[in-house]
Amino acid sequence: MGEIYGKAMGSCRGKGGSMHIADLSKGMMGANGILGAGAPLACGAALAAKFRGDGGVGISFVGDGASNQGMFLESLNLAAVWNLPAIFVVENNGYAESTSRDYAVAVDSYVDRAAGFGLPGVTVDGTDFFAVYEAAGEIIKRAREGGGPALLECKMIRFFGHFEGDQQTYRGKGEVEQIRASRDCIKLFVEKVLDAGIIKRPELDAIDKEALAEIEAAVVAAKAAPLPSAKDLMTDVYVTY
Ligand SMILES: Cc1ncc(C[n+]2csc(CCOP(=O)(O)OP(=O)(O)O)c2C)c(N)n1
Ligand SMILES: [Mg+2]
Repeated sequence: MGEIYGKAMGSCRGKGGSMHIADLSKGMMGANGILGAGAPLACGAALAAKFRGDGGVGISFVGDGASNQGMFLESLNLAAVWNLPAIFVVENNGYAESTSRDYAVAVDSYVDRAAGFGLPGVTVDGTDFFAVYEAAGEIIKRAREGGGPALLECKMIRFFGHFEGDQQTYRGKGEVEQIRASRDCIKLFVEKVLDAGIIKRPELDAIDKEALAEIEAAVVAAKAAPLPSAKDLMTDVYVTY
């Protein structure tokens, strides 16, 4: 939250913002304003992990739109050629800004696209927490054991417009209301864990309350925190070797 508010307390000391937020201490190499640019970074991280033999796996996330970027496709090839422990997650939510996926992506299944690069691919319902967990677990294990890269397509939906105030005239009437009612991943998760008796409603309510309080506290702290000072303008911007 500190980084989003551009404050000195942020993980990039307020100089990254939401678009370039990174936290190397957690292995998070950075969000990217250039669509698809995380994929070569993931290949680099995977290559480093392979050389170090530390069991690390490089994971890149792209949308259906970003999946058409040349560097994403080049990364699939590189990862396959070098047998890297790299995972490419495609969050297929049907739209890139206002462009429907059907209009811009030639293949129906990303599993076919992955096969064209010599990678195994899996498609899961991205609104099903357990399906994503299981599928991701399997391909991460495989990559760790030297089995190489894989692509994971998560079919999901977009609840919001591309930007605040997007009228979404390119979407069907009632489309958003309908999917919000029937395919909200959090509601589906709650239904499943309650049905299975894994967790009880009061415990879920307590978790919700705790999470909301944590978010609220983070927002309050970030808003009140100081901005970076002018004298720090040129620090942490360029690496000096
Ligand atoms: C190389 C590049 N081209 C265009 C853009 C502008 N742009 C930002 S988001 C976006 C759509 C991305 O769609 P998708 O990958 O499906 O992600 P989603 O918005 O669904 O999460 C575009 C075209 C960009 N940031 N980078
Ligand atoms: Mg999309």
